[in-house]
Amino acid sequence: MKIAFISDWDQDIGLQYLTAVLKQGGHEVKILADPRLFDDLYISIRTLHKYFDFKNEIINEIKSYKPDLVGFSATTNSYHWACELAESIKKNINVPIIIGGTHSTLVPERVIKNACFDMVCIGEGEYPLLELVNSMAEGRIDFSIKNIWFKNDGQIIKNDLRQLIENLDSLPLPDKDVFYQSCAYYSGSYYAMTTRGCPNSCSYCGISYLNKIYENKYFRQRSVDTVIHELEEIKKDNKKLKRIIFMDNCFGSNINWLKEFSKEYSRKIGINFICMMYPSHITPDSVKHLKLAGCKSISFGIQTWDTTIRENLLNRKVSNETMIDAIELCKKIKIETVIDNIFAYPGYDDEDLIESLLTYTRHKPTRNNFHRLQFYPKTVISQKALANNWITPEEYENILEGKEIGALRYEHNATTKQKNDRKSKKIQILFIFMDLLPRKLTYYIIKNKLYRYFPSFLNLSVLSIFRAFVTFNQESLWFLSINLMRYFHFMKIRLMGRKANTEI
Ligand code: B12
Ligand code: SF4
Repeated sequence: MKIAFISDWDQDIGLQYLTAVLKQGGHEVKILADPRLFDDLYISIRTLHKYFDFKNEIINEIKSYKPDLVGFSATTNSYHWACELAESIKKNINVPIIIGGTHSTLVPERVIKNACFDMVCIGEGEYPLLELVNSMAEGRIDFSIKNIWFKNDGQIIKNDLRQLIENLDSLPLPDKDVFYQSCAYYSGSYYAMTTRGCPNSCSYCGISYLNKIYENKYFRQRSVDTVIHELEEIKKDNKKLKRIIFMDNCFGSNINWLKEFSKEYSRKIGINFICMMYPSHITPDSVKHLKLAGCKSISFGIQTWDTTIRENLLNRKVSNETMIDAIELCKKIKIETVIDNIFAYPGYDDEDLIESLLTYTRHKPTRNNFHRLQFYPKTVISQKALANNWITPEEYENILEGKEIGALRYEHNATTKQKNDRKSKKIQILFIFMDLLPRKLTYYIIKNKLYRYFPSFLNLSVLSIFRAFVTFNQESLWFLSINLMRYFHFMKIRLMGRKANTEI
């Protein structure tokens, strides 16, 4: 059977596992990655996107590949994109379409109602998909496959959730061949995951819902041996490899695992790496082993310095002292720190943001990221937001449909909102640049509210990109390499044709 997968992320690890299992089962696969130029997380310019849109190209590729099944992978943020593209495919080609990924797992009852999807995969997709494709190869569709919901003769068939894959080592290694075929430009950075899920349950996070439906068994860890084996294979095949990015939600949460990993990694791999951690796992012991292994940068969430909001609203049980220690420990051992912050909580104002800035003048990370609080489907915080009228039922309805990811409004009054937004934006500009400025200067700007004179028309994404250009740290090099190479590669294809890029 021939299966074509479509994703808006070129190194989609979930799809790499699916294609590995399908190939093992004797099937043929193809990945079509939509680069979404000028329509991504950082840059959204509609007119340019129209010119650099690759959707027609994807449809043509599907027409010539003639797959037996098309698979989409989507988060809530990319669900709308998936629907648009799936609709166009349905108009042009008679092929069944299945969708999986976070959004389908969270709200399958909505996704299955969408006319462009024939099947929806909930949770892990490896073996359900293999069973589906095997049954299709036999000339019938098995409508009883656990984890897959079907449409048949106007009826919706909702099958149960199956057991999780307990031993992640039993899976084949993620399939990199298909990705290197479709995104050779990307080979300097390799993405890997040593775990699935997360041991924590923050109230705003989709993973918490998975922890709930899987009764806290969703978090699983691969053995050091299989992770090292995967990386040895990739190191052997990929001479351009410069860095490894561990996409685990909470890398190294098990200190014994980390110790063993560190020993093996430094001996057999020795390539710089970046990872994401939870602040309370950043301890003198863990940073020592991370450093030894070659860790150059750790991203972690502080989200807010307000203890009440953090503990009660966000369900993050970690103290300010622990978070400060985490920054200082990394600094001492020369590992970069990239901090995630969330703002726009109910009852939270710009003064709180200023307080955060002041804390960062004392404990300066390498880089600060900030996001508005977002209400994802089925999270605890979304239920609270609905109950407290922080979002309206209509807004939540849009979120469930992936149409609008609800950010909390500052005020209901639009004028006040605009005024507040302008002020916050100026503070955010300072957030972007403050770690480049001397500590005393930042302190002076904050104390004298000089940020009021910053131009609010500046685009924050463009500023972040500019910032990455002027700071040559591990994180900015990664950010630039993935984004610039993607733009360069696909713009060249659009302007000069596919042949121009075959050698990259
Ligand atoms: C790597 C990652 C990214 C990468 C790649 C995203 C991707 N598409 O893979 C990048 C950096 C691009 C990214 C960006 C974002 N991400 Co992200 N990301 C992750 C992370 C950490 C790991 C994903 C992963 O590879 N998991 C491992 C694989 C094995 O699991 P999987 O992807 O779920 O795939 C399995 C099943 O879902 C299923 N499946 C998946 N696709 C398909 C398709 C078919 C056809 C079938 C049958 C089955 C199937 O089978 C797979 C194998 O079992 C997850 C957290 C997590 N899941 O642990 C967050 C997560 C997916 N991201 C999230 C968010 C919010 C974002 C951003 C909005 C962040 C931001 N503000 O910038 C953006 C949105 C990007 C977009 N356009 O949608 C949320 C999504 C919440 C939601 N409701 O959708 C998650 C769950 C994290 C969280 N804390 O809540 N992310
Ligand atoms: S630590 Fe990160 S991945 Fe884990 S529950 Fe919290 S936000 Fe989600």
